[in-house]
Amino acid sequence: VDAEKRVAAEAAAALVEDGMTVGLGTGSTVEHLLAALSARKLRIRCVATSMQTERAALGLGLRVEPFEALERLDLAIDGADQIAPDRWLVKGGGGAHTREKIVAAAADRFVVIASSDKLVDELRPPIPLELLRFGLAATLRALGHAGLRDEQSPDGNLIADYHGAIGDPASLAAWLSSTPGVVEHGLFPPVLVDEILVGSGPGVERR
Ligand code: A5P
Repeated sequence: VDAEKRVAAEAAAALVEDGMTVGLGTGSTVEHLLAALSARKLRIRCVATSMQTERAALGLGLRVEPFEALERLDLAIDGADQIAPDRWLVKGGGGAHTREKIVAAAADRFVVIASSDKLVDELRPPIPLELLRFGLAATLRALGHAGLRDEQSPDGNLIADYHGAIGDPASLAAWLSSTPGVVEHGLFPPVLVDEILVGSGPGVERR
């Protein structure tokens, strides 16, 4: 699995060009990406979706900037927890899905990198959630099937998992988005996803 993550990450690093602004995701697959990007010694400006990524990127000599002044990114690269055949994704295993979605949406091109075990026939629970602390008990009651993790988001909010049925991902995504107190959920729609690079044995499958 780790070798598949590495080859997918290296294929994504090869898409990065000198002068680009690049969004860096979060997770063990992205750690391989950071190493591959650092080795290429490009002049790029990066934004990080978590402290973990920011620390690792800075440690490898990559230039990381706050994501407050940049209006758009050339490219964003990130892992995923589940990848469905219709390109719906579940993300947020690392609790960073709100930042990850903002970064993916701001990028001209969003590339997903994963090992082949992330491919699923259909999405299954849990769906990660970022929740505001204010009104937490009421938000959890409205959600019905959600459990808190002992984990905070990079922006200090709470991370929970929705364990109810998924059914149609678009309908569930719309309902979660419309629930007050839910900052963001980990369902990423196909419209966000430009390319999926999946490690497959020693090679990479491009979708
Ligand atoms: C982080 O919040 C997640 O969205 C990750 O992208 C996801 O959990 C993939 O992680 P790995 O690369 O460690 O499998």
